Amino acid sequence: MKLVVIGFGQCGGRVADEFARLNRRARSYRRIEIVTGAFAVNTDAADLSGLSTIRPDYRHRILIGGRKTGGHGVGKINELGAEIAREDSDKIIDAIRSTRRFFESDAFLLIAASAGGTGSGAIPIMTQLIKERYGDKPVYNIIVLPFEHEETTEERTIYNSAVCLKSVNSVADAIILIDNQRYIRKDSSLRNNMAQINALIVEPFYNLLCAGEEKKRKHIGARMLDAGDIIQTLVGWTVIGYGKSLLPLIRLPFEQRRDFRKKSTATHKGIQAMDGAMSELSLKCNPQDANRALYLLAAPAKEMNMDLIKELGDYLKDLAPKAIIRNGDYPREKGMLDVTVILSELNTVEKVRDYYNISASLIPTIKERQKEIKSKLGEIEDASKDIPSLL
Ligand SMILES: Nc1nc2c(ncn2[C@@H]2O[C@H](COP(=O)(O)OP(=O)(O)OP(=O)(O)O)[C@@H](O)[C@H]2O)c(=O)[nH]1
Ligand SMILES: [Mg+2]
Repeated sequence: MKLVVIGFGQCGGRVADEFARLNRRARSYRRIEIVTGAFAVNTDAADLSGLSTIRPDYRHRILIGGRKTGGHGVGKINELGAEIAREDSDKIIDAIRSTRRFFESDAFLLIAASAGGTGSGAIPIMTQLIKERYGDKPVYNIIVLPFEHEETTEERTIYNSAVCLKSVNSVADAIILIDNQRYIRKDSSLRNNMAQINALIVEPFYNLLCAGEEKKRKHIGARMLDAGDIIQTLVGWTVIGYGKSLLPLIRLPFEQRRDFRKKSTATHKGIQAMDGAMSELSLKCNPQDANRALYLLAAPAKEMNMDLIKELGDYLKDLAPKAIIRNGDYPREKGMLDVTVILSELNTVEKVRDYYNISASLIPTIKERQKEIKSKLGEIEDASKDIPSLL
């Protein structure tokens, strides 16, 4: 599957940059293209310069709202982010049109954090505009949710998230939710290492996007997972997970592969990888709420067989009994067996519901505060009315 990837704000831009790196990896190790164009859009010039793989020209790193913000961001005011995106949308659309192999792209992927100003404000507006203009291609969103400590220290974090999520939900074909907090659970040193978190966020997409683009027979599975399967799966609220288990690299000649014990080891490894994927989902959710699901098994060709694939399918069916499940196998990896899982069309997501509930109670406070700021500004102006001005 080939994507046009556009990141908004600091977080969105960096994750899009990571997708550009993923494409570079696919190109050099697999001779495959999975990203036809990667763009970063921001009100903050410094953030744009900090990227490394997205091409550095102004058509790929797009500064918006320069006049309004002086290139310094919108300071978490997502209404302003939305307004600026709307005003400068032509700039963004023009850039997308210049994508070299635009017509080969299967879908758009727009990325932003929900808690900031620029990204969370711009992503619903641009999703809507791109959908209107390119009705034949699905538009997907990745929305990165804030860390716990951000939620507890700043109300605006929750409010912005609720507003962003509600808005994208009415325009995007699917919204892949990524909870930042999930990535520091195991390794708290990651808190300070966004680059590592971003690499973990995009990793599950590598095999998923590559599998359908393979041209060589030896890398095409018995059941190839292509763009069509992914498009059929992605609807509404979505989470993604990835798990792996290592295989012995060398087999001794007297080891019999057809030995039933070996076979049960392979199954065991497969289940272990799927367990990993399910426990590392990008956001905690209940798999029973999923109406669609997909899994992709990647392993050395010799390690894969229909039994293993079926076993994994049965296992996922138990976990997500309501879901229509699609699957594929991808004979690629060496010394490793990995499973990518998508749960989609989730009926309900607790975290999103919580954001909505908490924000509803915050709205009066936030409105009050905005009024206060306005009246304070008014007071200062009033106080200065008798002072002469040099202008
Ligand atoms: N995973 C990840 N999260 C990030 C990254 N940078 C920022 N965040 C998160 O994104 C949220 C803040 O959004 P930003 O993207 O910084 O905000 P912005 O869209 O640039 O908006 P303004 O700076 O307010 O104009 C917070 O929850 C951060 O924890 C990143 O590189 N990776
Ligand atoms: Mg910013």
